[in-house]
Amino acid sequence: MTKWTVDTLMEAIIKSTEALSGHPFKEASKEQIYKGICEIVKLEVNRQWEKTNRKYNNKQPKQVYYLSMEFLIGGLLKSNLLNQNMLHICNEALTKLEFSPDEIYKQERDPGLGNGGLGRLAACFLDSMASLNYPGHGFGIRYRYGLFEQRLINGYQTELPDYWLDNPYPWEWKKDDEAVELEFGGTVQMERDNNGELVFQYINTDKVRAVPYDIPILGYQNEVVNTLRLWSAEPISSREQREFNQYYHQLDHHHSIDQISGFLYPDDSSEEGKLLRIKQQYFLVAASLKNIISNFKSNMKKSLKHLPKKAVIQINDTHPTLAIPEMLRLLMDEEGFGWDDAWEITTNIFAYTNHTIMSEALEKWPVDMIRNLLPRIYMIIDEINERFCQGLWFNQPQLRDQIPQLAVIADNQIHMARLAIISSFSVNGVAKLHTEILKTQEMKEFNQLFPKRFNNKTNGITHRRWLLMVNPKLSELITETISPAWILRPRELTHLIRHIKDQPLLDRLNQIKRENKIELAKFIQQSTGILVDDHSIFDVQIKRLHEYKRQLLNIFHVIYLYNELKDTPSLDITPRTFIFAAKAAPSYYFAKEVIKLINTVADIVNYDPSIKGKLKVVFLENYNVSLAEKIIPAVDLSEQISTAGKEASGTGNMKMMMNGALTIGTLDGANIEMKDLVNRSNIFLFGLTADQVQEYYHNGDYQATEIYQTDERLTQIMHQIRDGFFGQEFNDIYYHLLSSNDPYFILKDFDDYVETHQFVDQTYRNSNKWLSKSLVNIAHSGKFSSDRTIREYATSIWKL
Ligand code: 4GP
Repeated sequence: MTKWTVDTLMEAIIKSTEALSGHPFKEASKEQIYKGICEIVKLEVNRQWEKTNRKYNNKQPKQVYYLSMEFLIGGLLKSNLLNQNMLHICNEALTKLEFSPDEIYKQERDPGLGNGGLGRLAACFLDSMASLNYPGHGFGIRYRYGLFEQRLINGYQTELPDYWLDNPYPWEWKKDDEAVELEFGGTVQMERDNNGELVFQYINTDKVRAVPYDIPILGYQNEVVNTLRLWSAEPISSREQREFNQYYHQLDHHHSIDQISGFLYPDDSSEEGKLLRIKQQYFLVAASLKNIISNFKSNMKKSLKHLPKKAVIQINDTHPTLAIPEMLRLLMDEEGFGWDDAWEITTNIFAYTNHTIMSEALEKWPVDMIRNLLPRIYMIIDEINERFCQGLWFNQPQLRDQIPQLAVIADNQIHMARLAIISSFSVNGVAKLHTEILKTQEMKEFNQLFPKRFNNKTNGITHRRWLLMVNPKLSELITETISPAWILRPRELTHLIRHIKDQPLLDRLNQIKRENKIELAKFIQQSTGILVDDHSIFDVQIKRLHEYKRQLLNIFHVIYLYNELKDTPSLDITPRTFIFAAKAAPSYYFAKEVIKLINTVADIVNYDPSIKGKLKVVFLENYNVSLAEKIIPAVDLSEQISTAGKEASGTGNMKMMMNGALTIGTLDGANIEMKDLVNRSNIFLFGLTADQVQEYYHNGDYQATEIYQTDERLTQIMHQIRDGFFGQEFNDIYYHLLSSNDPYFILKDFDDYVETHQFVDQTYRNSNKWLSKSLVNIAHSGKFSSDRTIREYATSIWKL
């Protein structure tokens, strides 16, 4: 229930906007109205936030802390309104005030505090934890610059800084009084105390203040407000420090502090970036652990031995792994525990999630860097490594030969995943296949050593944002058809199956998709000038640009269709609109070439009158959460075409399925679980399986050149891109594919992909057939609500 009516909210919006802007409402800008509404919501939220915190303080439940270098939370006004049960009322109030609600919500800027899947997953998890009434909070970094803003200039990706804080961010509360002090660098001095115990003193360190900014995380209409705490680095202001430091050293030091929460890394491939990235990671974990420990102490008044009963820390990929040695450091050097007790506590607190097996993403840090920047942390990692290797040597003689492949420190590098695995009580993958690959290939020996540790938690997405909020028409239709119970229990979507032959329902489903497509078509025209046919199949691939995700295979298919149409202009194909959106890491040359190729092909295909508008290619720039929200309700066909075994899970696949798209995909990541639910007949599968891919890697009997030479379609496409048929030569793509022997099997999977697309085309012609498949997909998408995922974490890992 909400206390608001349309009229009272209208009045409040007017008052709040006038108070903030100092203008009469009539003269207020959309941005001022947006801020006015934020203030109203914040007042409500504040009260519930205090109440939730009081409840946690009184009841002392076990708390989950989700440590992540990335949180892609997206816009908050609309979702906060939804969670406060105010969205409908606000929409009406704004309409009565003669504003389009979306024009107002659009004023909000996405905090781009993440790169992709892993960061968005963290945001969905926070949403589910609050909505399910779990005491779970996020810790991250308040980067002043988020992931770059992508602009296409002449078809090339250019990166602009994303200064998302140019206007004060309405959803953060600075908590100066909870700032903590951290130390970097310096040296460690060992002394014996009066009892003969070793004491470690840190000398000449650089000190940094970590200042928290809290963002409220609202549960869905349950008055629970959890916290996402983002740390910002500031110089410490104590006189002592000022006097201690020389002036110039101080200037330098301040500059380097500024950088710590300066910007989010788009990748860590540059050498000079590494040191800063480690600083950021340590900054995040050291500040967060101080916070966690001081919470425990002030609330529990018990020995930290009991910490694992009251706190669990999930580390989102290896990025926050330094939390492990940091916890040991705090327990030993500051709390007086010996190694064994500190180890026992630590290894009962941490749980680690792996999100990728791509080797470039498995973090390794040069020993020297860690030793110089974090000398005491290095000593502790060294000790963990020593004890682990000794254990292997004496207790696992069969693994003696493999110690270099298992050791935390090897080849002068610190292997963060190994550190995370041996020091956590749980290691999970994010989809069944991915976990299987971790257990049987990538982390096989570790799984043999710690068989109980490895487990699967298939990803999920919050159905509140990704269906209820972004697709109100479809949500209403579902509610009318099966009751609103699905909103709290998304598995109830399966009741839709009963309506599979319900013609009026299918017609409305069709109508809603059309309307969503018309909306998107308008947006496409406004933002790119390209006119697309809203009767065409909206065929969509939106995700980061990476070779393994195979946007290149997709554009090869477009080129193939174009060639066919040029040969036979009367060819009977269903018109298609291919929609891409993707950012490439700034230093990832190949990925950027693919973006340019897509745009180059688009320039020819979109304006060739001879193909009569049957194909359109659109690349929407600056992919982020709000752009995804616009696209997803309008998708007919979702492209999930990674090389099998490479995509850990995928979550875009789930969002599109939930909005009624059919998937064309490989047997990879969560696609497999989607297939298990909807059955092979309701998903378009193609390509090599993960086992076959593995087999080729082992046997080495794949010959890319042979395929390129024997498949005439591919010969033609490859020559076209090499020779500049579309107006520019893409030699690098051509030579890279051949000289590296097509490591992602684009050429190999091409034939099956094309054939499967032909089947898509035929299926789409039978509208009812398509619509009932679409309904089946929606019906089974409830499994992919992050509520399910979070319940699994809560019961089997966190033991809440
Ligand atoms: C992504 C994976 O690539 C994606 O398959 C998965 O769905 C997502 O994590 C969430 O688990 N990985 C990353 C990354 O975003 O930075 O490694």
